[in-house]
Amino acid sequence: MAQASITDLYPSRVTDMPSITERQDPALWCDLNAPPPGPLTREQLAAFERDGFLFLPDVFTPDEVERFRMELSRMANDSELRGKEETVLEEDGEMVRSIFRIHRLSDVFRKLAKDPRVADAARQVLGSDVYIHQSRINLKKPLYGKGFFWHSDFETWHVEDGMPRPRAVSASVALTENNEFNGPVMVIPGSHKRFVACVGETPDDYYKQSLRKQEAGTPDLESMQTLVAESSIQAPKGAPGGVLFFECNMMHGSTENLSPFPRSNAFFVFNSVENTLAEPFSGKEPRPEFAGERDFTPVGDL
Ligand code: 6CS
Ligand code: FE
Repeated sequence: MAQASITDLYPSRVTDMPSITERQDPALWCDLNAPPPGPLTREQLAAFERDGFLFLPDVFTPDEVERFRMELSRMANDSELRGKEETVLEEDGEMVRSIFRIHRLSDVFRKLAKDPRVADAARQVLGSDVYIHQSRINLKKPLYGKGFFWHSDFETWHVEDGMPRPRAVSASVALTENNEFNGPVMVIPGSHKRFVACVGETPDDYYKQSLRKQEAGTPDLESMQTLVAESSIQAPKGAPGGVLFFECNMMHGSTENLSPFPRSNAFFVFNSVENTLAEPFSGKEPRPEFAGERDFTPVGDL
């Protein structure tokens, strides 16, 4: 499928040489000089612009988190859901790794997606109304939950889903504690301002493999060394109920969960209604809607 009219500002997986280029777009789409409508303060917005992420502890109460966890466990044990494409199993077993499209499959998570504590923060950062590009719960089972190799989400959403520009933000709501032992998300502050073009072609129906273990669309060693030499690796940790907001092009990853306790989070990707999907820049068929939604209804109307 040829992309006739849109120039590819972020080519990736097109040559066999990796490269790092500058971001072509703002990281924050609102005016820092105007009084912020909230919930994020000017300082928080400035930190997000600089680092590409913002960790807010205690956004949701223990009672709310309990409700989310009950819903997660109901969904993970739903045999009908297990047969659907939205449920992704770990590569080496029968264990559930992720359940996608939770804002459409569950009333509890639909309400969470619309909650002003996440949705209004996303509207602020993106300077427009927003819709959900993707949602999911990630479950890292005690001892066995596998990791996610380093990647920029935007790289995938651009190449595989046709997201034109990096104007999306993820909110990851912690449903369990995140600590150094259970595979928390690791981030590279400031990496969202650089674009790492990856090598390798995108195979057909690649999502069937990549959602379990990603290979194409992951950065090379030298690019990772460059990003970290300019910055550092951090792992925001904290109690259940905290929210990690992260810019869609920020380099991140996580290791497996070797702790004897679960690690799970509910993850919502807000994309600007001014940045809706085109055809995938890979030239391949778009991924199914559970991975890259093509109904651009603003989240408030869901
Ligand atoms: O392929 C995707 O769209 C997803 N993959 C990863 C590893 N992170 C973001 C996104 O959920
Ligand atoms: Fe990711």
